[in-house]
Amino acid sequence: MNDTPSSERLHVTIFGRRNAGKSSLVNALTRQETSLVSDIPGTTTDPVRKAMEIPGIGPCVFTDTAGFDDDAAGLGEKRTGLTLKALEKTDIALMIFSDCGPVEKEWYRGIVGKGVPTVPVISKADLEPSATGSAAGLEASVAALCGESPVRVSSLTGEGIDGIFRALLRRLPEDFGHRDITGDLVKKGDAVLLVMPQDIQAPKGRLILPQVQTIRELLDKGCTVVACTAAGLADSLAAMSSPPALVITDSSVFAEVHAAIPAGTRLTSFSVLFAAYKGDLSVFMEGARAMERLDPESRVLIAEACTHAPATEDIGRVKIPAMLRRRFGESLVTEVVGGTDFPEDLSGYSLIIHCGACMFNRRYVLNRIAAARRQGIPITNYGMAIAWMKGILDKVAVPGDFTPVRQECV
Ligand SMILES: Nc1nc2c(ncn2[C@@H]2O[C@H](COP(=O)(O)OP(=O)(O)OP(=O)(O)O)[C@@H](O)[C@H]2O)c(=O)[nH]1
Ligand code: SF4
Ligand SMILES: [Mg+2]
Repeated sequence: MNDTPSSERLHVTIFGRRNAGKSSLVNALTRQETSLVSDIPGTTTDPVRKAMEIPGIGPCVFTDTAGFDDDAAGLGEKRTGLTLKALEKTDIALMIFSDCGPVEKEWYRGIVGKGVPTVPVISKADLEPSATGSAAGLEASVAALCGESPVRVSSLTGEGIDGIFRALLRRLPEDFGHRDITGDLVKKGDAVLLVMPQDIQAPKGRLILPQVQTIRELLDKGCTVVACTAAGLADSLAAMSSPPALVITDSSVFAEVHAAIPAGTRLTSFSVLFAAYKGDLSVFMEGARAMERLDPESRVLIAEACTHAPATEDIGRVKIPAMLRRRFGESLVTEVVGGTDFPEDLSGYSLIIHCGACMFNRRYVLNRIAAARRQGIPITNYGMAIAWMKGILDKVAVPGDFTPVRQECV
């Protein structure tokens, strides 16, 4: 279970002032001394992550953050910035209240305002009330703010830790652990042909996550999985005793694969499937159709979750920009951002094209989509953008869609 990718885990983040007991709480929850604890305020400076399996919940990752009242000269703001970035990935927040003063109230409202379910917590429950001020008064103020009683915990004695796990369970996103990649596109016994990337970006000898996750899911569903590259497609089709029910291809060879597969075989791509799995299919579909409004003056932001060294045939850095310029004019500008770099101000862009985002958790991708929508910028992903440019977007199968895909070649 330790091998569950971080992007598939429930992201729980601990927020609070410096010295509130955040790191001690992470250590108590994970039963490991992952985070450094001390009575010096500002001990934790960067988010610290620890993955663990919680019985009844599943694979989680706990993130310890710097105190949001960090005022270290010149650095406090940067640390708070990192804490805010951690919030973008957070499925459930644990917010430790020390005084329920204006700073804590503002942070609580900010977190809840982002739509993040938040568990109010009071720490150091083992201490005498005199040491923490009026315990009952604090509890009442937190309850009034949050509309529920805080969970009282002691990281020292373990009191209240089970209460935190129960509170997490109550706030578990409905679809956590139940989403699947291929949805209703396949059923038990189907043969599925995977056309893998030619310009594999993973280190030699490895497959990248979208392929690995898709293969694992298809095997779990009882499908027969055949894998090839675009160059080997014809041979693989010939070797199969009947046509595959579904072909899942690397997006960059969409048109070639579409032309080569038998009529009646549905076609989709890894990144189209990930549009639904990690993002919002209808928003991405709308974003792909908005490409018709691009012109030679357009600026397109290409967002890639990986920060790998660019390969010569890189889909995000080379292929998509070349396709866009060929279609809309050589003066069209593309900008590529990688990893967690994503501009707050998107107003200068005509379109955002995102990778399949297999390295990000869904909450994070949905936050990017929400930011784009708030600013009125269309957003789509690699597979859909390529399918639109190749004129086959309407022929791509998406989960929930049973229309036959391959009719006549376009
Ligand atoms: N008695 C008692 N002390 C605690 C408890 N939790 C934390 N402490 C103490 O409170 C101090 C701060 O704890 P940390 O866990 O480092 O607090 P933090 O919120 O991570 O602090 P920063 O990293 O500085 O923001 C340490 O001296 C801890 O030993 C608790 O449940 N009971
Ligand atoms: S995170 Fe994006 S670029 Fe990296 S492997 Fe996944 S889909 Fe590809
Ligand atoms: Mg700390």
